Amino acid sequence: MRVLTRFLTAATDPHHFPAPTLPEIAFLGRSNVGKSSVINSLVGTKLARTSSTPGRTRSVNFYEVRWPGKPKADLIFADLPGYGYARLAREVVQQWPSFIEPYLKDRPCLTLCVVLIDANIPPQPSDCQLLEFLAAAGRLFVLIATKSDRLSGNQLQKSMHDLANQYQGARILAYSAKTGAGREELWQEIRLAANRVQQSQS
Ligand SMILES: Nc1nc2c(ncn2[C@@H]2O[C@H](COP(=O)(O)OP(=O)(O)OP(=O)(O)O)[C@@H](O)[C@H]2O)c(=O)[nH]1
Ligand SMILES: [Mg+2]
Repeated sequence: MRVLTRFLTAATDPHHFPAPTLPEIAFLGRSNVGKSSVINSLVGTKLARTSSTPGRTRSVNFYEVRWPGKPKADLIFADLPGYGYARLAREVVQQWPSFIEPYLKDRPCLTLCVVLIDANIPPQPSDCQLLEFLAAAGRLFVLIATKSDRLSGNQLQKSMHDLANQYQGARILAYSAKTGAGREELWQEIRLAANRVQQSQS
C-alpha cells in the first residue's frame, strides 16, 4: 500500500505556514538523525531530500498525504530542520527558534510529534530538552529509535531498554528507514492520532 503525496511549501516564517486545515504530523530530532529518511520510508518515495551532511533541511517542509481511495488529502507531514549540530552556520542556529518554537507551541492542527533519536547513541541532552518542551506545550509525541539496522538484535534490545529507562512513560518504537522495520507500527500511531482529531471534531 502506498499513499499519494504532494509537496506543499517550504516555510521559514510562521506567516508562510499553510492554512491549518488537516491533522499535521511533525518529524523532529537532531540534525542527521534521519527525519527526512523516515518520511520517505513511510510514503515509499523520495519525497524529502536527505543527505549525509547534517543540516540538509533548513525550513519546515510541508507535504500533503492522501490515503489510497480517499477523495482528497487527509494528513500533512511537516519535515523540520534538525537541532543540536554545532557546526551549522551560526545564523541558522540563531534563526531556529524564531520559527520552530511558534510552530510547536501554536500550530493548531499539530496532532502528533514524531521525535527521532538515534538508536546507536546514548540519550542526548538536546533530546531531553525537546521532550520537556513538548510535554510543557501539551503536545502528543512518539519516540522513534532509528537506524536500528546498524545494531545487532542484542544491542538493539539494550538500546531500547536504556531509552525506556531514560524516557519513562513515553511510547518508543524501533525503526529503520533502510529495512522498513517499524514502519507499520509508526503508521498505526499516525492514523490513531489523526483519527482522534477527526472524531473530536465530528
Ligand atoms: N543505516 C541507516 N542510515 C540511515 C537511516 N535513516 C537515515 N540514514 C542516513 O542518515 C543520513 C541523514 O539522513 P536524513 O534523513 O537526511 O536526516 P535528517 O534528520 O533529515 O537531517 P537534517 O535535515 O540535516 O536535519 C543519511 O545519510 C541517511 O542515508 C536508517 O534507518 N539506517
Ligand atoms: Mg532532513
